[in-house]
Amino acid sequence: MERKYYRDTWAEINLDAISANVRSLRSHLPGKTEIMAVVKADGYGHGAYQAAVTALNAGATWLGVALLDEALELREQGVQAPILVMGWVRPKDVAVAAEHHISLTVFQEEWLDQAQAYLPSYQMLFLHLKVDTGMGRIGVRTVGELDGVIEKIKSDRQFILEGVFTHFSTADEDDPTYFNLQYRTFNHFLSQLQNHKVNPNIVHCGNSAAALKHADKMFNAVRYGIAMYGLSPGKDMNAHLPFPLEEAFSLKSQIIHVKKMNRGEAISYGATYYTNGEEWIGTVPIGYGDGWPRRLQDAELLVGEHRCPVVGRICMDQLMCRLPEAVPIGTPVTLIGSSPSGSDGIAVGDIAEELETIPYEIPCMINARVPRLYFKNKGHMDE
Ligand code: PMH
Repeated sequence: MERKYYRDTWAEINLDAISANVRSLRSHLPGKTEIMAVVKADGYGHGAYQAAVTALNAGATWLGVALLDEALELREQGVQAPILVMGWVRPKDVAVAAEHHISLTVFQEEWLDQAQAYLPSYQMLFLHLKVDTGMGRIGVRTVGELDGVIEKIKSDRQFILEGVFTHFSTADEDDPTYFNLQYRTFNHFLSQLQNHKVNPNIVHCGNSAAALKHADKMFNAVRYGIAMYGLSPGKDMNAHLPFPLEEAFSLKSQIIHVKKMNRGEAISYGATYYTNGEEWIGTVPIGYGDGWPRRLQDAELLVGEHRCPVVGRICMDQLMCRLPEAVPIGTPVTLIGSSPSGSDGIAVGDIAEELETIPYEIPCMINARVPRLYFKNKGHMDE
């Protein structure tokens, strides 16, 4: 059921774009390589449930999240696909994970000791061993640590080692040196698993960048995040994408007030902007309370087909822009995405550049006060 909204600012999520990006990767990868759709942080701000269902329908077989809460929310919404929590989960919460068939990430021997105590005797716990091959975040870093974890897993028949994985820190960069080092280290750890005679079903190392660049090196699964949403994993990759990516996220609003101001009149907090002459000023109902930060004061918006500068400080719920002429209330405003005619547009990457950050951060920063509306086959659909 679609929830009704009473505001004029919303994000449009093009599910067909997500679907196309998954299908493109599917045909780019060897047939045996599965796709884990990474839908943490509410599907990178696109909506975890909708992104998950769309990706699964397009050929993904696994879902990846960061938190147990995120996995449980998907289960509550009826998602039955395998889900891996890629972050650390408290040992005392393993029974909840087991009950909902949610796979967890393991890399600490003492974690397994504690988990044992919390796992009811009738439940199995599915685990993916995380190897830190150079990201320096979580994972076993030495063969000794790996041995300890593996011995502990082997000693308890309730622990099932389902997968093993690592994460690259520079896969999107042109220089392959560090990627190659991590890849070699991962292989070294995999051979150590052979020595223990354990063969996890799923071996995965690649994020979007690695999957796009090294499709043939991805063992039997990849974790597909940013590119699934149509965004490039990094600047170095833009010219080398093996297939075009379709951006799924747009941010839309409407003009809610228009006025003619005289020369020398001030706009917004701090009275930092004074009109240079007679100016048409429009008010747009979005602000930093929606996750549109004050630092975006220099980013332009599209009002109808016109590029308009923001004038004065961005407020919590509203911002003002200078219009080329009087426009009607309700005129469409595009903050991210294509203008109504499609002849102009503002990409997620443009906003990222303005904020000196990466595209990943942009849809994530638009917070839950901004409703997500889903579109498929050009039509609007229920949530
Ligand atoms: N696997 C893990 C363990 C991750 O942390 C991420 C993204 C992905 C896969 C997907 O990567 P991609 O979006 O580049 O395809 N994690 C993060 C992060 O922690 N900060 O930015 C992206």
